[in-house]
Amino acid sequence: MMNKRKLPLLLNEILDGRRPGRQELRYLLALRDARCVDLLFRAARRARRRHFGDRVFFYGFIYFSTYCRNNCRFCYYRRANRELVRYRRSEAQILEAARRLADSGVHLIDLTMGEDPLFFQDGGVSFEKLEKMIGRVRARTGLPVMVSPGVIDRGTADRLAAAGADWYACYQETHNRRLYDRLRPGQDYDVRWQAKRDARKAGMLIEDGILAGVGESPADLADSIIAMGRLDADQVRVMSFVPRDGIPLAPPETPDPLREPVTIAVMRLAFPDRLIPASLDVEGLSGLKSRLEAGANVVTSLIPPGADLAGVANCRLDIQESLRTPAAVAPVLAGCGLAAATRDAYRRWLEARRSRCFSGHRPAANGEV
Ligand code: SAM
Ligand code: MD0
Ligand code: SF4
Repeated sequence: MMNKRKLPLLLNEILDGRRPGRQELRYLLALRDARCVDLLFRAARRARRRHFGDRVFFYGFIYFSTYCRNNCRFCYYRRANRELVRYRRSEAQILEAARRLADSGVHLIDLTMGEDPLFFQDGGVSFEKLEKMIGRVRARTGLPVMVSPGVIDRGTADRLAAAGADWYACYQETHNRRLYDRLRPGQDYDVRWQAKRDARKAGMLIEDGILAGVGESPADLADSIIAMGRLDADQVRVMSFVPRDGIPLAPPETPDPLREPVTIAVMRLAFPDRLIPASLDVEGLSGLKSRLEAGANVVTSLIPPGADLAGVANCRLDIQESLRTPAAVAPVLAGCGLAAATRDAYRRWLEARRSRCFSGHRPAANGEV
């Protein structure tokens, strides 16, 4: 089918607005030759520039409870892991961390938790605490809020949206059902998928994501990109699996440092106007440049030092050293010819996206900022 000589042509067609098909996605995702990868990344940066100029958004990350009822095979916070000391942060601690993040220049606060049994109770869910927290974080910071609480039902989605949550993040990890069942044992694929649809119906923007290096094939990655397109996700991510003690999933047999950046670049071409994270949670600050050069436009997992907060894939990496901060990220951005966006620019993007998704009929949130 495709050969190297045809790559510039294919990239130009995609930049001109043609949607890549499944075979083309597979071909692009499998590119590893240095010259081809360079062409792919350049095309991804052109697509980003066209929609976002040279501006990048910053997401502050508050993982406020590391308790979880699930046993995902890739996750350090899985229920069966007894090697860590878990925490649940108080409202005062969360608000203080949110304030510090806002002062440091982030554009959004991401409130994340494991599926903490305190919130997910047998026979029902009790999210009042999170609802209150959303309102208070918004009031304290004036910033939009993303919630990453795990799988929720439609009623909960309505309540979180009404409380002011702008975004619901929930990563399928893979759209290959057999692989999903291995990664997230005992968790229903369709229920997780439906949670995203429900969140959108409730009026929130949605993020889907995939894990790389967990046994997926290039065809699986292509299928994930197609599925994310069908979902019409507003933010799409890929993160490499970070193996750790206490996690049963084995590291990939052959590490492939290009897999994540190449997937970011293909996502950028498939979804030129969407948000695509470069997460500091995978390789810390040292991994930022390669992700930005592949076309990412949001730096995520910014964590204030000294706030007793952890990451997910890399719980501690670079946090105490103040390297997961906007100040530390700024020179890396500058080296890539990029700079931080303004708060207003992020708000404008949100508003434009909402008016596309909800045609002006988004259910009103309490205390809209
Ligand atoms: N508990 C909620 C859930 O699972 O949806 C919210 C937590 S969410 C921040 C956890 C995400 O971090 C997962 O969906 C996965 O994509 C990512 N993650 C967890 N462990 C990881 C690891 N070891 N390496 C890379 N990514 C990981
Ligand atoms: C990140 N550690 O962005 C965070 C997390 C949850 N919405 C985001 C995976 O890398
Ligand atoms: Fe729990 Fe989320 Fe980790 Fe799975 S990925 S074990 S649901 S915190």
